[in-house]
Amino acid sequence: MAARKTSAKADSLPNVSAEDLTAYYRDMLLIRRFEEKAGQLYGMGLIGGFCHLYIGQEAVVVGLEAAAEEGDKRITSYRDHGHMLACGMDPNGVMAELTGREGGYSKGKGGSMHMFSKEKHFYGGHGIVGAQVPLGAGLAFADKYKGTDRVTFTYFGDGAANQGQVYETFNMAALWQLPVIFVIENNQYAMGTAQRRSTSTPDLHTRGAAFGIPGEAVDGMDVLAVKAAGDKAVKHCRSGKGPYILEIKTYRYRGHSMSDPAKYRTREEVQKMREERDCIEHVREMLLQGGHATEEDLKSIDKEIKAVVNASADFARESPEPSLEELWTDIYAEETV
Ligand SMILES: Cc1ncc(C[n+]2csc(CCOP(=O)(O)OP(=O)(O)O)c2C)c(N)n1
Ligand SMILES: [Mg+2]
Repeated sequence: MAARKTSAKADSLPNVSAEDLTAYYRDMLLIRRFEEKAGQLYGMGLIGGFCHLYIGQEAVVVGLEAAAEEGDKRITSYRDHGHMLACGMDPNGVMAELTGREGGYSKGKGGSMHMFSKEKHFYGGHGIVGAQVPLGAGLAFADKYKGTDRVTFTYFGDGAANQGQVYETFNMAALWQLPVIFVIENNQYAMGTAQRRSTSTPDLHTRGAAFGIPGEAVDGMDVLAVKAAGDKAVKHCRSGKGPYILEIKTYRYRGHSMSDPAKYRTREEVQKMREERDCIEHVREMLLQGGHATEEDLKSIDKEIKAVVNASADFARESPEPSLEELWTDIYAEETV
């Protein structure tokens, strides 16, 4: 970045420094470019099986990671690459896992939906809709039991929000005052089903009312709004007041997965969101209009990000497939004393 980033206009930004805003821009762009590359590798047959891209939703995870502290935990569904990158997992390891290679986070045996990092407190990657919700409460229970002040971000979709296990979890989380933030990423669709076709009331953030869990709706295309809501939720949970619900209204630009005929919405609807509400473009404009970055600065960030993403694709291609012996490892958990 040029020296202009701390210019006199810096106070024109709402509650954020130019440095932080630039960091959010960079983090969102990394996810977008990484996902575009994953889409390309999928098209080339280098990634097999399921692959659910996060393009469009980047502000959700970047805003919430900005509200998290070291040791906080996160768990999510199958639409998980963005969450991994945002919490600092290595793009090389993620891309190698997508391509089923030895250098991947699960040694190439898990694929897109099954990656974990104990170091970064990332607990998956879950293919069964809603299954991560009780697991997230369990992670929060462990922290409460051990007396730490860590919180767990438990992400799930608008479709998953209609599942029974979510409400059993809400009950337990409220009863035991667990430090868990339930993040509903409302991208308006569950596979090909629009929310209005599946959901009796549109306000998912009120779904905790019967259990006494506070909740709020957040504009998920605005990373600063997400960060502010995240700060509030984290403060609530960390101070021992129990769970909190954030319904973050977002949008996915690509299909549900790579094999989605996309007949349930119009091209115009997607195009309109891209043109009018894009989360990266929004930050880009704030940086440029406030004089916190030049076109050149942003171009050089884009170049850096592309280099990181290309390097991850090279790493993935060069990494060998797992050996046959790996078929017999990581099946049972090691006994712990
Ligand atoms: C228990 C279960 N039922 C059905 C499926 C098939 N399925 C996969 S994703 C999905 C839609 C979930 O939508 P949502 O929770 O809104 O998340 P999004 O894909 O939009 O991120 C369904 C029905 C599944 N994986 N698990
Ligand atoms: Mg959805």
